[in-house]
Amino acid sequence: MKKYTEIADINSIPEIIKEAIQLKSNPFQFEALGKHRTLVMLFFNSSLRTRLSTEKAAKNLGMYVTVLNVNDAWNLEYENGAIMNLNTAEHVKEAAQVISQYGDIIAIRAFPTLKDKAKDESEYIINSFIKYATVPIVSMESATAHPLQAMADAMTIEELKTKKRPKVVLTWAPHTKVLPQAVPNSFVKMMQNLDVDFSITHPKGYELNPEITKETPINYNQDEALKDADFVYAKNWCSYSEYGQILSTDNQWMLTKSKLSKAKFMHCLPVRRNVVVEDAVLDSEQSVVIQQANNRTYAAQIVLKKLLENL
Ligand code: SN0
Repeated sequence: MKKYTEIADINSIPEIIKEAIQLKSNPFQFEALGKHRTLVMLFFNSSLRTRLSTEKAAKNLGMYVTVLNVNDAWNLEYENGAIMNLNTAEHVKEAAQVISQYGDIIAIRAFPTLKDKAKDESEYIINSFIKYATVPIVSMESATAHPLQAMADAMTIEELKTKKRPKVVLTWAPHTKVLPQAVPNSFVKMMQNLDVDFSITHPKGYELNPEITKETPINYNQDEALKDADFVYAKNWCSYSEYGQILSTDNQWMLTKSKLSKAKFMHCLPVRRNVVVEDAVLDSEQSVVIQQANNRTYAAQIVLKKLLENL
């Protein structure tokens, strides 16, 4: 693997998920692999799980880790030929090459603006680093994708499924803030590659990018969609067609214990209690969100392992 910024960077998804689960049972078996190698993590946005689990993953492989909150550094310029007489102090061309000398792998978190669709879809931050860095790049959630989360999600389903082809439903849930489509986008792509009965439910107007959802069934009736589900993944996202808009805050879409029925509950966290999902779900045995978060370490670890092996 040369980089991990999208699901498509993986050769064989079922294979890598099995390897990640295997790593989890013996996390220190490759601790010599990362010796004298450094992971640099660049954060443009907040993080709890991603920062701690990715650092843990790197350390399990024997790596050093350096973290930079980029907002504490210089304001970066991305535009080619820009006359930098305003508030950007350093061009990403220099920054990416310089950081590549300090780290053997660079991991980046850069959320979308959710205002300018074309700019967000250009993935200009992560793509500039892919272009100008001389070391592999890992996405820790970009404008349109969160592939490490999706890998942890797939691991969790693989570990917990009780039938060969479980029914998995991604349901939109209400939220008071404008949130990205990155998590659902990557979850959809991951599910399309697994042997699962997968569908999406959301109110009209919340269709994700049709180039991502493709043939995946969409049901606008949540009750119908959730029937007999084995796994229910709840997540809020803002409208894609009316980009960055909140079209509904209808709390009828909040996930409740009765809607969940016998299914396992999944969410990437952080989650707004009693807005996205009610307490009774999160506090029940059916919630697997803590296990999902644990799997973030081994998802990151298998990705770092593949990249280290290719250095
Ligand atoms: C982010 C998102 O993409 O939805 C990160 C998820 C891993 N979530 C949020 O920004 C939630 C913020 C909030 O205020 O609830």
